[in-house]
Amino acid sequence: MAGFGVLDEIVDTARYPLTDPHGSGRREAIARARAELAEDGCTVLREFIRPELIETLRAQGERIAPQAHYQVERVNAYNIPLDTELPQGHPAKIVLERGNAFVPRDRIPAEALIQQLYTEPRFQAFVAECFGLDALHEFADPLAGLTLNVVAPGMSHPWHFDTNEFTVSMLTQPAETGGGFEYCPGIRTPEAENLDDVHAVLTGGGERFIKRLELRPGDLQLFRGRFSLHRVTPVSGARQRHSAIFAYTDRPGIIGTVERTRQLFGRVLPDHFAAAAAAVRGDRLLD
Ligand SMILES: O=C(O)CCC(=O)C(=O)O
Ligand SMILES: [Fe+2]
Repeated sequence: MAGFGVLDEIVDTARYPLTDPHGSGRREAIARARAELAEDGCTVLREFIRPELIETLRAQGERIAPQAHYQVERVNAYNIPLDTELPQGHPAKIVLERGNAFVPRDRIPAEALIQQLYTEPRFQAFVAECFGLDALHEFADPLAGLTLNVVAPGMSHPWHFDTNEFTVSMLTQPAETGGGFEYCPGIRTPEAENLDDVHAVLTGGGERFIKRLELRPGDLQLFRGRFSLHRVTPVSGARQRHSAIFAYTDRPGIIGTVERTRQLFGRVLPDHFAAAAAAVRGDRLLD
């Protein structure tokens, strides 16, 4: 499935004519996504993947899921250290258990639908336009650029804000029960943390802020997770919940820190050490 036709073969181009750069269908899809992102911080492009590939999408995820790094971690919604000095009652003092696990990019085969889509230039350009950006770049991180998020029965992905301003994801396998996506649109802004509202959600009294999304395999979700507190509710039943997370950045060459990489994936690659050393030296020249 390599080569020119990838996009046509994977994406339901009858609904989303991405291969026609100046067509009205593409323009309308972008306008709709932009309007919903502006309104709600979130948009779902339903049935983005061709229906006949939904089972392949699911099965490919299931095959790699055992390669996820499992490590239940004690975190807070801001992903800042738990011993950070903070005033009493600050929502970052509320400790949550992060029970999801990630399959890293280097364990996702090149032929997997999610890997093909993630790297497809016209897909990237389309997503960038939906977010109102000139361009998006693959996160240069060899592990975190593309991941499969695995939430096993009994686990959840608790309330958090993303570090990234734009998040692109796709459910590949739903849970049998639970595993719902909940979010609080724009509960914080670049100007205001709104700590009381966040605190209310984290302690169960924030129903008025919460929206729920019914996601189906093959739907493409675009989301501003940096401003909208969100979670995946506890999964139960026999099946794991799987979702692909496509990480893009607005500048090229960005890579995760050594510490965070070890936490998320249980290992660190030479690229992470090289980037950390280059940041200290201020250049990328050899010693
Ligand atoms: O798996 C999902 O649907 C959400 C994942 C998420 O919020 C994240 O990876 O930051
Ligand atoms: Fe997130």
